[in-house]
Amino acid sequence: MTLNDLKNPELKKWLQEWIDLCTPDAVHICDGSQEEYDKLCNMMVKSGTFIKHDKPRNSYNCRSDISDVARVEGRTFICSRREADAGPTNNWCNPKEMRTTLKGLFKGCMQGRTLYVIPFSMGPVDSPIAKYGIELTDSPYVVVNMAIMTRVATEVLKRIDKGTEFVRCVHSVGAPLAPGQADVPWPCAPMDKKYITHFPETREIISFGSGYGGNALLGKKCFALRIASVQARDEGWMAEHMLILKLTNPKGESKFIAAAFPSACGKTNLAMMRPSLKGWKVEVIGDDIAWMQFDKNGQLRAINPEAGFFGVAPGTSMKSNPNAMLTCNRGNAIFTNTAITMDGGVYWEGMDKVPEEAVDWQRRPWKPDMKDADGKAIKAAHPNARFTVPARQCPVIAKEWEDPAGVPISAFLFGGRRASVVPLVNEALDWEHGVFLGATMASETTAAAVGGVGLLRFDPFAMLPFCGYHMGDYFGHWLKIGKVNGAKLPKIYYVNWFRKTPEGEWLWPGFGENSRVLKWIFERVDGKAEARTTAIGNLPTDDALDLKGLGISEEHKQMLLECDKEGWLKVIPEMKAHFAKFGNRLPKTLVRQLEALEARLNA
Ligand code: OXD
Ligand code: MN
Repeated sequence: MTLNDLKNPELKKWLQEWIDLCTPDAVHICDGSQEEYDKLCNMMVKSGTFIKHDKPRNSYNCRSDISDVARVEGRTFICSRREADAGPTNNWCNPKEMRTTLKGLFKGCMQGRTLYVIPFSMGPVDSPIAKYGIELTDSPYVVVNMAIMTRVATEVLKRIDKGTEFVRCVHSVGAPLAPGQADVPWPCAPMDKKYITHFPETREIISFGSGYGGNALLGKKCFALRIASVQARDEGWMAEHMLILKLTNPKGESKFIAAAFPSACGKTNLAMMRPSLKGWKVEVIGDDIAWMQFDKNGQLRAINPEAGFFGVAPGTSMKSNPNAMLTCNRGNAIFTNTAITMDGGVYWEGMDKVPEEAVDWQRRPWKPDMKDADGKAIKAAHPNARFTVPARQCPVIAKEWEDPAGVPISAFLFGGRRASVVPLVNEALDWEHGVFLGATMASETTAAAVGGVGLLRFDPFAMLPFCGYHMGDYFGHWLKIGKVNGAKLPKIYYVNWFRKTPEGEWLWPGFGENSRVLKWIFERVDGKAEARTTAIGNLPTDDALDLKGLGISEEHKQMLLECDKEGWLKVIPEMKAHFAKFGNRLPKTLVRQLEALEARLNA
C-alpha cells in the first residue's frame, strides 16, 4: 500500500502533517511481511546496528547507546487537559505547552532518515477486545521489534482507512542526519531532550529521543497500558499489567489465572513455569499485559494484546525459566545489550555456563574475572538487556493464546517482594478486600534491614508507572468492575515468593515449586481446598498446601503461613501515608477497608 491508496481524509491529514513536520527523506508503509523484516534486518547489519547470530538461528544482536538503556519514567508525561486527572503518581504537562515543545523538537527531526508507517493490532486482528494503532517512526529497530511484539498487517491499515478507531503513535529517535553525515549504530537524543508523552483524551502517544524498549515500542507500555487504561475506564473494561497463564490439573481440567507483579518480580518466569508437582501443567497466554472484558454471560475474558515477549535477559536460565530459553533457542530473536560469545552465540549474567571470554554489551573484550576501578565485577550484559521473541515459538504457548474471544479468568494474583510479614499466599475475603490488596501492593526497598520490616515501595496493581490517569480513580474503576451486573468475579489472591527468615534465609524455594500455591488456588476456586479466615484474609489450613518432599521445617511452615498481627500493625501507618497521596479521589471503600483491617488486627 502507498500513501496514495489511502482514502480516509482524517488519516491522510494526520500522516501528511507529521511528514511535513519531520521532513524524512522517504516514507515506507509497513506490511508486516517476513520479507520486509529480513530486508530491514539486513540493512541494519550493513549499517552496523545489528550483528547476525546463527546461534540461535536467524537472530540479531544490537547494542544501544550507553545513555539509552531503559524506560525513562522521569521523562514520561501524561498530558491530560486537567492536571488533577493525571494524579499524584504521574508527571503532568499542559497538553498545549507539550505540543509546542514537541513541535519544536520534531521539526526536521527525520532528515536523512526514512519514516516508517506501522499499522498494528494489539490482540488478534479479529478479536472484539483488540485495538488498533499506527506508529510512525524513523527507527528500523523499532519496526522489526514491533513486528515481533504486535500484529503488523496491511489489513489493519485497510480497516483504519475505512474508519476503525486507532491510537495515534509517533516516535523519533531525535537524531536527524545532515547531508553526508554518517549515522551511528544507535541514534538517540540526550536525556533532557527525551520525551515520552501521552495525550489521554485524544488517544495519542508522542515519543522523542529514545530508541529503547517501552520508550519506543509504543504498542507496549504507552498504548497497551497507559492509553488503554483510560480507554478501559471510559468503556468499562480492564487493561492490566498482568501475565495470563493456563493451569491444568492431573485430571486435565484447566483454569486461567492473571497475575500482577511489579517489574523484576519474575512475571515471565511464572507465566512459563515448569511445575514441580506431578501431573500439573502451566502454559502461557501472555507474560506482561492483559486486556479483559466481560462477555454476555458475565464471564471475564482476557487476551494478551502482545504477540511476542520482550524479556529481561540477565537471570534467565535453564533453571529459572527453561521455556524462555527454549523460545530464544528456536531463533528469530533480537538480543539487545547482551554479550556475544567467541563462537557467535549470546551470553548474559545468570546463564548456566559462563564463557571464558566474550564480547561485552558495549562490544569490548570481556572475561569473567574482570573488575572495575572499585573492584566490582564488570558485567558482560547490561542488567536491562532484553530478548525480543515471537510468543508462538514458546514450547508451552497455550493453544487458546490467540482465541479472539479471550480466555475465561478464574483468579487474580497480586504480589511483591516482601522479606517479612506477608504470608506465602492469602485469599481476599471478597472483591472489595481484593481491591484493597491490589491498592496496597508493595515491595521492600533494598534498604530494608535483613528480616526486618523494610521501607515499603507501594506499587498498586503493579501499575504505578503505567496508569494513564489518576490512580484514585483507577481504584474506583476496579471497585466499579466488582459491581457489574451478573459478573462472575475472579477470586483474588496475594502471594509472596520472597519471604525470608529473620536471619535472611529464603523460606520458599520459588520457581517450579510455586505450582504448589497455584494448586491450592485452583482448588479454592473449585471450593475444595481448606482455608482459615484470619484478620488479613483466608490462609491455607495446616495441611491444605501440598508441601510434600520440600523438607520445610514446621517452624518455617508456620512463618510462611502465619498472620503476623504485630508485623501487619506496624505497616498500617505506611499504608495510611500511601493512601493519603490520593487525596479526595481515594474511594471511601478503601479507607473503610484499611480501618476494618486495623480493627481485625487489634481484635
Ligand atoms: C517491563 C516492565 O519491561 O514492567 O515489562 O518494566
Ligand atoms: Mn512489565
